[in-house]
Amino acid sequence: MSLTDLKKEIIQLRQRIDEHNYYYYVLDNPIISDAEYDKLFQRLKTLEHQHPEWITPDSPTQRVGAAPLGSFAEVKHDIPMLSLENAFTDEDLIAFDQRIRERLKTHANVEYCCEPKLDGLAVSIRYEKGILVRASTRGDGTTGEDITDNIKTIKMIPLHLRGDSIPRVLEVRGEVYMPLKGFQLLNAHAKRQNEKPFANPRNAAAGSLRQLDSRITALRPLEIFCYGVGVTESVKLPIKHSEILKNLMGWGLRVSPLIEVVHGVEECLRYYHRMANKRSKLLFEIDGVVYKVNHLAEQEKLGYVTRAPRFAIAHKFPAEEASTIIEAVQFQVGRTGALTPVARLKPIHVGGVTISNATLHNMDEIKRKGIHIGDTVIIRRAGDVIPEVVSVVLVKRSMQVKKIILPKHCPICHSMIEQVEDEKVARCTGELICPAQRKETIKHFASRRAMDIEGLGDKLVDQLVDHQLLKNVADIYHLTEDQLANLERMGKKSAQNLLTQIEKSKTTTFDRFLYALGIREVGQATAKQLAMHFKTLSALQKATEEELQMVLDIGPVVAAHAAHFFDESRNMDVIHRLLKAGVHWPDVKISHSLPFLGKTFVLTGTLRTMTRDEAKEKLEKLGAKVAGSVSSKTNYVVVGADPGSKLDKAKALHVELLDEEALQRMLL
Ligand code: I6G
Repeated sequence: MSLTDLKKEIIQLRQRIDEHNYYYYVLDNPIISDAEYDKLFQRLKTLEHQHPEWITPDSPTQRVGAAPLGSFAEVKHDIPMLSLENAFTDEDLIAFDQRIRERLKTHANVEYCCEPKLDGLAVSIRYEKGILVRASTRGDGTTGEDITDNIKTIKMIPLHLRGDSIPRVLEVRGEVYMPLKGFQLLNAHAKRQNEKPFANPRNAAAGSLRQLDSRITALRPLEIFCYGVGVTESVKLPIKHSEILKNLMGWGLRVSPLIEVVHGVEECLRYYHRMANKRSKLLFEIDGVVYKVNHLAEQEKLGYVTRAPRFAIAHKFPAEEASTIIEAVQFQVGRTGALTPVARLKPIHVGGVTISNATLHNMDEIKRKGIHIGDTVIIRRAGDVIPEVVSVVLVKRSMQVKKIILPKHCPICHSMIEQVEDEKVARCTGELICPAQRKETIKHFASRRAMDIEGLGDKLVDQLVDHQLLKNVADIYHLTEDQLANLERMGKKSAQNLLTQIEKSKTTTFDRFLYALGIREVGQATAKQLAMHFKTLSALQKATEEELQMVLDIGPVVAAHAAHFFDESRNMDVIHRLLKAGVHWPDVKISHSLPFLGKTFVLTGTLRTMTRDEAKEKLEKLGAKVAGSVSSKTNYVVVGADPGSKLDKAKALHVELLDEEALQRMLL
């Protein structure tokens, strides 16, 4: 065959494979068998192998993933990726529809486009002249992470658009998810490999998409439904949202087949109940439905609140409950030695996910709910929260049930367990000799808000402790490439990347360092207060409990824990080794302008112009304390889009509410 013929064959093969992908994935109507498809694919691979110079980045063979990245680049969204307001009840939805009609000044039924809401990860995919050039996560809505290599491994996402009148630029937005079957297979595999399974399909999808090594993403069963557009250039969009979705399908993009256009709120509710009935039969997990005003002109009229469109709402399904039997109870040991009882359940399907564990929180809860081993219990699962035992079905109690007894010794290191009076939790007294506590301490030290060592995740820490390569956090700075490269799922490149991140973490801030040490009861906010007050480690270390209590918001309990921590010689040894290894931070600046000193803020919901962490940092620089929950001591609650229950609590306590604009004015 001449070279020209070979080249022609390659081009034709690519076209045929793309066409079959479209029939298979977008139209859900394959027109050839899997074996025939595989034959075409193999032939293309063989020809490309013979002529690598003819491989193009958008060839269907180029979805195997690329070499691992050190970190993800940032992508700024020219049109923000918003979130949605939630409706939890039919009444919430009726109120939404009422607001829409008031703003549109109409009594007529509004036309809505409805679709199931998937529990996945929102992404934006940019095509230029029809070629996929970039894909990113939502991130904080304004800036996301560049996950192009990972997105390209998902076979149902076209590497180039098909059809006519392809826009010069098209940013398509969608939800990447993991179908239930794939999720179950992935977790079964993880179990066989003695790895920690993913808690739910959402976490599995997010974990897979945020892999620095796209070759791993390529092995994960990810799918997408596209639900809208961002930036477009040189294209005239139709006047209805539902028509835009049809255009997307025409360009080869996958759109949910369950989308329906309805009129008025009653039809919305009927759609909702239809989907709720269908939910357990679907191949993927959904957590509600989304309604959007269908006419773009009306959408425009309605506009946006801070972080969300006014023309759309997510109507959530209620938390799901099911009954099963507690087969055993085991105790997990956390960073501070706290024991958490976990019920091992007879596996049960709840909303399409198999649940085999549920938290029992602590011994008080067990007593309060009267839970015994062997009991039939109601468990509840809501979103990604760890399932919990709600109550016991007493009528089903057998004579054989057994009392749940707090162990006398730690299940991991066999040290004594102590139950301090006034405290709900029981603790292992093994401290650093307990591998479970050591692992959790190291995971905390490396975590994003502490020393931020990217790549030193849970599984790796478990391995490093099990192989005795890490006994305490200071050992992190003495790890070698050889030690790392020899571990499971690590190679030379990943070892080098991790060492780079470890080196980077040596430059930190005083408050991060204090937080990273994991002193009991010292969270981020307390660490900041301590850093601002004492400025240097030696001053803090010498402080008495009384002096510690002079710090804003530090009471006798925290002061005692902090003083005890620095009195302990083995803690000081670790600190000295950390400093000797090169961990350092700039001097803490004495700020002369602390207008919010003594004021407590709470943030809820998503902000449009900054992340919650950024807002927190800015407020704290001005002297404010930013707390995690609302109490009578809270001065202000900053309310972003999709606020949580903190907003209700703030309203109940009559705490002053600030929207994002008000916050920005205060920060000026
Ligand atoms: O997160 C989302 C999931 C599904 C969405 C969404 C959606 O439509 C089906 N639509 C919009 C407009 C937004 N987020 C912002």
